[in-house]
Amino acid sequence: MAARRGALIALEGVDRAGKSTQGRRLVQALRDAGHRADLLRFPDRSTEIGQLISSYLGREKNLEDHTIHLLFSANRWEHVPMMKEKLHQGITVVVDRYAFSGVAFTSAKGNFGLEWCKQPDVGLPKPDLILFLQLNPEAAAERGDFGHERYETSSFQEKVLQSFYCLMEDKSLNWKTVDASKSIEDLHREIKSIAKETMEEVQNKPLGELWK
Ligand code: ADP
Ligand code: FDM
Ligand code: MG
Repeated sequence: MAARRGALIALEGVDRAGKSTQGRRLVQALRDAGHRADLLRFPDRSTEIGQLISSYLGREKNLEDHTIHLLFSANRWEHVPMMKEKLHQGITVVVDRYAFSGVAFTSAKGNFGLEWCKQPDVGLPKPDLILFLQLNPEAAAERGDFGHERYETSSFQEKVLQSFYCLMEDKSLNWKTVDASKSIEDLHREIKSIAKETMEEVQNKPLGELWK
């Protein structure tokens, strides 16, 4: 019998919902419990493609809208061999944003259809679980003002949220919405429990391909 594989768990949600906080906490808790787990974040700004993306987000560089969409996708694809290797070695991979952010942010620009936006990410490792951290805009605002990066305005974020809701209608994906207004600790406990259940469920199942 093949060795047990790790689970691919994606964290998505609005700005300041707590994705990065919960991603770090989850990986630490899984490791403390004796599991092998790693955290990745997209965009990964450390690669050459990631540096281009970072200067686009920081408004140092302007890039055409299709171009930046494809770069975000390329930034995921460049990690795929490593992700597959980890998953097949039994390491659970937690991703802080994934292709769903890619589609939601570009399609929020208005002149992009959801189908076009999804195409470059078709065939990526399919998450076994997508945790959507839901938080209303008022509660998010209380967590601090927007920074100066591109996309950090409430009108744009509202459109992003609507695109996320469209993506969640796809029942071939395992979306789970969690209430991100809870305390960091309560939310962490809930997320850890859902993650552990998923890891059990998928350990003997093949890894899927996204949107295929
Ligand atoms: P995201 O990665 O989704 O943008 P972060 O994890 O960076 O969000 O959190 C944004 C801010 O909100 C940080 O200052 C963090 O400490 C705070 N925060 C995160 N989760 C909670 C929570 N459940 N309750 C209150 N504040 C939170
Ligand atoms: N973003 C992120 C995209 O527009 N497309 C993508 O594919 C991904 C992964 O980049 F505004 C946007 C979402 C957010 C920014 O911010 C990244 P963080 O704080 O590094 O998550
Ligand atoms: Mg974050």
